[in-house]
Amino acid sequence: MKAAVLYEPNTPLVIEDLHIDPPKAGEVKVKVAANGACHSDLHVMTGDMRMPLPMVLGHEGAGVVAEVGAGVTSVKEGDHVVLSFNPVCGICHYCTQGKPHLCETRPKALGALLDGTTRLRKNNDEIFHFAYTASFAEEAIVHESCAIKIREDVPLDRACFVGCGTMTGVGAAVNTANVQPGSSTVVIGCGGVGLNVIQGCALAGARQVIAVDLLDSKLEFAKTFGATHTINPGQDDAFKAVMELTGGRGADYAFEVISTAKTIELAFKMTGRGGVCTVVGVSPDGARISLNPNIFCLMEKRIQGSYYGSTRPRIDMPRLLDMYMDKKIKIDELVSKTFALEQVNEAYDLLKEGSGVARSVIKFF
Ligand code: COD
Ligand code: ZN
Ligand code: ZN
Repeated sequence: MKAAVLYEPNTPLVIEDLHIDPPKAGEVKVKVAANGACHSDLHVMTGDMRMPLPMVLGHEGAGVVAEVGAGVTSVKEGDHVVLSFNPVCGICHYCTQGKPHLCETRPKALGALLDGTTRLRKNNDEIFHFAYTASFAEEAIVHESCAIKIREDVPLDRACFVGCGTMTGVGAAVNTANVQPGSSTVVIGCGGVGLNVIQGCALAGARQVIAVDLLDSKLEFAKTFGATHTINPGQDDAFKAVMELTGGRGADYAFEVISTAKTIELAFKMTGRGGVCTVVGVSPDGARISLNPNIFCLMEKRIQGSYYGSTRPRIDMPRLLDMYMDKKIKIDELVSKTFALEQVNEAYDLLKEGSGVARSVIKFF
């Protein structure tokens, strides 16, 4: 089957035929229908996020179950699934607490599936799986907990976004930060994930949703997703503008959706008394932030992370797709362009230029 492989950071992905093993016990083989081009794959391509190579990238996928391994009960051949990049064991400390996105099985298997081995080979050489999904490929083997059964009337080239951008963004606002109706919010970074944080804030009933991005084109899209105000920090002092818009208080909820130390510090500065700053991005290795520690006590401000929108995949993903079908959340509006697998590098050129809306989709069938 054909897949997009990264051999070295800062080189194009290579489209080539790979051998894929059958699913082992507890695993599912998925015929990938579509996969979004998310910025996290780009972090691996540039070397900002270090991964074992060669690796098949892609982690925002949806498709149809082609084969199930022994013991799989939650899906069967022919089922439509969204791929979750977060395997869940169901019995660890965090799964038991209802926080499966923090499941302890995850860190043991970087670049491999849960048993520590891979299912992908070129000749006899091992190829690693990005994010337990490796879905820039015609077929993917995933752990059963990563194959989330969905309704069949959702187009798979839209459902795929729930596998990352929509879940990560809407979940950061609704699950992690638990934005309250009537509150003020600011979102720094209006890309594929940031626009979804914006629509999550709007959905939660925030009175103000202030979008911050260096590109005016992104700020225009932000309005479509529910931003009430926009600020371009290339033209205006973003901190001053947020303070003015919030009556000198700062925002009740601030979100950083870019992943640089400077924008995390800015998001915390924009957070008001008693407010909470949520960091959605993963910064390059070695990055450090500098904060005034007295602010924690004196202003009772908080800073927290959000991983995968604190998702409980089997609850949240089908629900987001119900909301999409009921026109309560936007997915179509995220998509700039559709590419074939052979054009995956073009999709990433578009993301780097920032000239698209937010996401391109790679369509397999
Ligand atoms: N000030 C304001 N806006 C800026 C600045 C700046 N200094 N720098 C860049 N921007 C804007 C860009 O114009 C762009 O609109 C936006 O920031 C970034 O958007 P995208 O589309 O390039 O990136 P996303 O939305 O696909 O991804 C953002 C993440 C923060 C999620 C990503 O970079 C990341 O850190 N991923 C790892 C975190 C993770 O694991 N997430 C779950 C899987 S993705
Ligand atoms: Zn992603
Ligand atoms: Zn677990």
